[in-house]
Amino acid sequence: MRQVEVARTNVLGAPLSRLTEKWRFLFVCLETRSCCAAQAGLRLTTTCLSLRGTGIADWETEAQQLMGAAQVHPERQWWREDLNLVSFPCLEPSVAPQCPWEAVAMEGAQSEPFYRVSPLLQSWALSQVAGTTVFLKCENVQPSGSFKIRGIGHFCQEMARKGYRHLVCSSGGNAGIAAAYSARRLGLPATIVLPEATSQQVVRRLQGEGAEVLLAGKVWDDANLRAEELAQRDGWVNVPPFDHPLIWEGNASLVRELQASLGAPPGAVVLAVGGGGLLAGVAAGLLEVGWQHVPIIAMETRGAHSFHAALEAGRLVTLPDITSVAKSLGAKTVTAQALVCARQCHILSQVVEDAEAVSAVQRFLDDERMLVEPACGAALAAIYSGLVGQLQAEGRLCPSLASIVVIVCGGNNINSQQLQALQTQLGQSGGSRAV
Ligand code: PLV
Repeated sequence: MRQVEVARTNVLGAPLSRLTEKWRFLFVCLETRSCCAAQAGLRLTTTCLSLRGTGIADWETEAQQLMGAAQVHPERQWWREDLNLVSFPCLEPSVAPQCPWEAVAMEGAQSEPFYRVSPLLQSWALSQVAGTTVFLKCENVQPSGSFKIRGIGHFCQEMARKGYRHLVCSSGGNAGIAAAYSARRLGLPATIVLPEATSQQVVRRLQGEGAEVLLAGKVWDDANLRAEELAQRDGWVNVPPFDHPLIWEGNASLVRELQASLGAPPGAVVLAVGGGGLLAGVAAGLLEVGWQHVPIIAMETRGAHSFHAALEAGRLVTLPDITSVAKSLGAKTVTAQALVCARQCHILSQVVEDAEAVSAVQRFLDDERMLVEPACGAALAAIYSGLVGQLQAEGRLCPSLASIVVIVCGGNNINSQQLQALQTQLGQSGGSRAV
């Protein structure tokens, strides 16, 4: 066997990019069809085998010798779990996803959750504003940049176990990134459907995860129709961003972490509501740990206030359009489960203006040096706009709260330029706030 330089072609790039980092690969580089992992951006140890001018039969013999007691699959792939070594001949990407080593990699990927236990940080600045201790549950540091990986990761793992072979997810951005990340970890292909105005930054991130990106319609509801159509295909499954019990079950993990860190229940939990998956998960978690008496302050922006409208009407309401800049909160109709939660838990639904959400984003950046998107700004505005104090003054919230937990849901739909553009659009002066 000769070691050869990894070639700069990408014959196997697509399927490889979806493998876990556990595996080392043994490659065969045939004269005309060399292959590599480097281009797929993988941090993998690769062993290359050059068989210039020889046929597949020779390769098989040589690889077999090297692999020794490997498990062999009839389609000529070998793997040795003890060495974390997988070998295969050159295959076209269309053939590769059915390789047995993906099944092996998937096994490992399926057993552990994809989310991280996120930090719970006490915020001096927000505590000053609120007049009580404010804890930040920092979901912005999740591997997908938002809390979405909790529910979506759980859902995707379950679907992979059930044998689905392709994930499709409609999203305002963050659910899609969570689904694409999960797909990569599971060794499955993913198609993410987003509204047409989605930023290039999000599209690039999704492509970087190896997902196919489709743009459809003006708002998430339009993209969702397209995703539901695609999910009819054989072996495909729709990953709902917020409306499924598995999503709520995954999101509930957040409350178990709060219980482990805080011990005693907080005085209130503040969160943002889009389609209501985070709300449903937190409500389920509170019930699970016996904290259902803890008030949930459910924040929305005007123009994406489908939960508030539903509570007022006493039934689900479909908003005519999403006019808020917080596009990640932009589901025209909230999940029916949100109304169930409103009966099970103590929920205070509040609506802020876009300007308040965006100014909360800027203040949070200045105070905590973390940049989050307006969807998360809606939650932070509960503190910065003095809503908590107002609810206390109105007697709707206890005047002496033990602490407040703000779920910093995060989000990828933001960068410094986008923040400036939002501020200009809303007539704000940008980062020029007096210090
Ligand atoms: N965003 C979904 C739905 O968009 C998505 O596709 O990404 N905070 C952030 C940063 C979010 O991305 C979302 C949802 C929420 C809050 C609200 O969560 P939900 O939908 O579970 O209430 C249309």
